[in-house]
Parts: sequence; structure tokens; C-alpha cells
Amino acid sequence: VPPTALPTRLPGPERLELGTATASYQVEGASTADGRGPSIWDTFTARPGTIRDGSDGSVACDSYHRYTEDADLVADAGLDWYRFSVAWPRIVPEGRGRVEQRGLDYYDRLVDALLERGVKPTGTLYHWDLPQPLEDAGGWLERGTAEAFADYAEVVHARLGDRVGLWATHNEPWCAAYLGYAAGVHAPGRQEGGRAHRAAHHLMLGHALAAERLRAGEHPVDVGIVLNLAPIWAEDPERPEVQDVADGVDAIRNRVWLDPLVDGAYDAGLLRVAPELADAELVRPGDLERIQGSADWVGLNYYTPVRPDLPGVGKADHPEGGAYPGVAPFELVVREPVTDIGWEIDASGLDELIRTTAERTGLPVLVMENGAACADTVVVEGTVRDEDRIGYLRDHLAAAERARDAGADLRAYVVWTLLDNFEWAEGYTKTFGIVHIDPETQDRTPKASYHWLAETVRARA
Ligand code: PNW
Repeated sequence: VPPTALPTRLPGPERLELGTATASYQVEGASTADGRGPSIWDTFTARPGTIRDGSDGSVACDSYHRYTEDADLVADAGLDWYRFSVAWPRIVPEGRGRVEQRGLDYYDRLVDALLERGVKPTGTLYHWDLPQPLEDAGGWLERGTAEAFADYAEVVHARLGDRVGLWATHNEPWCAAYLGYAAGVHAPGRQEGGRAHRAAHHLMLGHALAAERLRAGEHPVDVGIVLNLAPIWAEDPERPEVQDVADGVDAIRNRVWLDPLVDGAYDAGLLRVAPELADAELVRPGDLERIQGSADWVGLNYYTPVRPDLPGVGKADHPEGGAYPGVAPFELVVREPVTDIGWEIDASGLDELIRTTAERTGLPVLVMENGAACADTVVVEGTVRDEDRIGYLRDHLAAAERARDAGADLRAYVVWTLLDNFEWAEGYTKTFGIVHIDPETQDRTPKASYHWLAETVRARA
């Protein structure tokens, strides 16, 4: 990247930029290095029974030490950008107050390593690693967490903003709020029912407060939020009971984030599912006005469509099941074919989601994650064959281009993920990487999908 092009900003509409992504807790390891404080994921993974293989992110891909190899891999594939996330507990170990310079130094080195190789860095400020002291004070159920988040965001941007001007505040706040505080399958592992809507509001408030600080800083910025919105396909839309649960799922998966962002309101339909959001102590005067218009772009993470149906029809033990408090009992149907993590494959969902999100928000859209878990087979001669992943990526990239051709303002497509890494509740049992990681040595071996992606980039150029 020529110095004159700094900092990395929102890409223009001329061409679809391509990248790949990771997240701090999933790849960095070194969980006690250089003054990093504990996060809710350190605490959660230490609790027996939370992670399928009993593992944690304390070593992961050791990207904290091997980030130059990661930067080489992204550059060698010819990708435009690398999406990383910043670990809040490395920067502000107690969650608020004292700043740890050694944590900032790490991201400084990472950003420079990318720029030296001609890769544009883009950052996410919150990919789920909340400092444990903030959780001890109530976590995202408390307003103070949103305020602390804005302080932390300002510190990061002051240090990196001369080179990184494309920031996402949150990654998938639906997961943080509802998998974390309702279903309890992600950290902090709480089952608070409708109180999880408080977390949703505080996450959006935190986004807005952080966006204000970034915009007020000395460095120019395009600030957005990355949502895992989903196409909601009622299995039997003619039946009012099915349509009703589908509306409820849509409210919590999509509208609780988009409505305040676009309309500055939680409407009556949403309040029916989430009456907690009518609480004037929670949603204070001015909150919704601050959230409205607080994003310059919207990021989408898409893996699979969501198909609600009545109880007894779908997957009763679906991990998302408990993540929609306030919705009448329902089940999610999963149709074949599925990936190795059991998520239905349907690329038309991505096309639909990009178009509807662009229309609903009027904002530039970036696909910030898309990819597949595959049971990769390691074969001799150092090659890892993952033909299923190639098929998935090819079909979804084509779907993204269809949406663009249909006029949607889509600017980028980012593959999840560069490296096989710590896949949250699934531990290391599900691999999404285009690069294989040896679990003993952390050695990196590009898979067939990596070579396919590199070839696709070259062919396009
Ligand atoms: C997203 N669910 O996570 C995240 O942004 C990534 O960090 C993650 O590795 C990727 O998708 C693949 O899972 C999710 O259970 C994890 O519904 C779980 C769920 C959804 C998203």
C-alpha cells in the first residue's frame, strides 16, 4: 500500500475487494503475555463441559508470535485485506483505566507487517473477548460496559488510526448477547432469558459511543458494525403460527440491530418479543438517536439460512435454540446438504441477504465472513485437500457477485478464516481455515482452498 493511500479506508464501489479474517481469541494464543488480562473466554473455557474438546485459546495458532507468517500467507494469496480483531484485555487489562502499551505494540507490529507486504489491515474492536473484570461488574447487562468500550476504542484508534481507518466496532453482537446471556453456549455462559435484550441494547449503545469517539479523533475513519443477520425462511409461511415464530426470530436476529441503526427506534413488533426494550431506565433519552446513523457501512457474516418451524418438526437440540428469548417455542429445520458443523449450505441466502441489507440500510455492505467447516483430510506431500470448501466458497462468491450485478452496493468479500483456529464451543473439532495448523507445532500448511483462492485472485486481476 503506497503511503499516500494510508490509512486503509472503506473500499470504493468500482471493484469487489477480497480478504480473509481471523479473531484475537481464536488465533493469538499467548493469553498471559505482555500484561494481557483475563477475558470471559478464558473463564468460560476453564469451566468443565463448555467446550466440546475441553480446549481453550491459550495457544491456538500462536499468531501473537507468528503474525509475520500470517501476513506472508495473506500477501502471497494476493488478497486485498486482512481483517483482524483487537483483544480488549491486551489493551485495557482491567477493562477500564490503565492502558497496557505492550498490547498496543503487538497490533502496531501486526499492522506494519501487513502494510509492508501490501495488504490493507482492517480491525474489529470487539470479537467477544470482554475483560473479565467488566463481566464481574455485570458485563453487557450493565450500561457501564458500553461506556468502557468507547474509552478502549478511542485508545486503539489513537494508536493505529494513522494506518487503519476502517474499523468495525462489534462482531456479531447477536452471538455476544444471546448466545452469551440467553442460550449460555458462549461466554459468559449465562442463561438470563429476556435480560439478554439488555445486552443487545448496551452492545448497540457501545457501538454508537465508540463510533462517536472514533469520528471525533484526529484520524479519518469509516466505522461500521459487523452483524450476523440471516435470511429467515419460515418453513410453512402459510401457517400463521409458523409465520409468527419466524417474525420473532427475525426480530431478534435482524431487527433488534437494524431498526435502531436505520430508524432510531424499537418498534411495536419488536417490543412484543422484547418488552425489556421498553424499559426507560435501560433505553434512556438520546440512546436511540445516537445509534441511528452511527455506521458508515454494515458488515455481514453469512453461513446459513435460518428456517423456523413449530416444535417437533426441526432440530430440538439446535445450539441456537435458547438464543431467542421472548419467541414462542419453535424449532429450526436444517436441510441437506450441510457442512461439517451441521449448517445448511445455500448460497442463495447470501445473495438475498446482501440485497435486502443494502436496501434496508442504504449503506455500503461488506461481507466480513463467509466460509465452511470441512473435515479436511491431510494427505502426504504436505497438501491438504478440502474440495468441499472450494465448492462452498466458489458458490458463495458467485452469489455475492450476483447481488452486486443486481445493483447492491457490495464492496468486499472476506473469507472466514485464514487459519484453522479455536472454534468457540466446538474447540478445535471444527476447522474453517484455508490454511491448516498442526495442533502440536502450529506449523501452517496452505490447503487446496487457499491455492484456489490465490488462483481466483490472479485470474481476476
Ligand atoms: C462466527 N452459532 O461465529 C464468528 O464470527 C467467528 O468467530 C466464527 O469462527 C465463525 O462464525 C464460524 O462459526 C458463530 O452457534 C459461532 O449460531 C456460532 C454461531 C454463530 C456464529
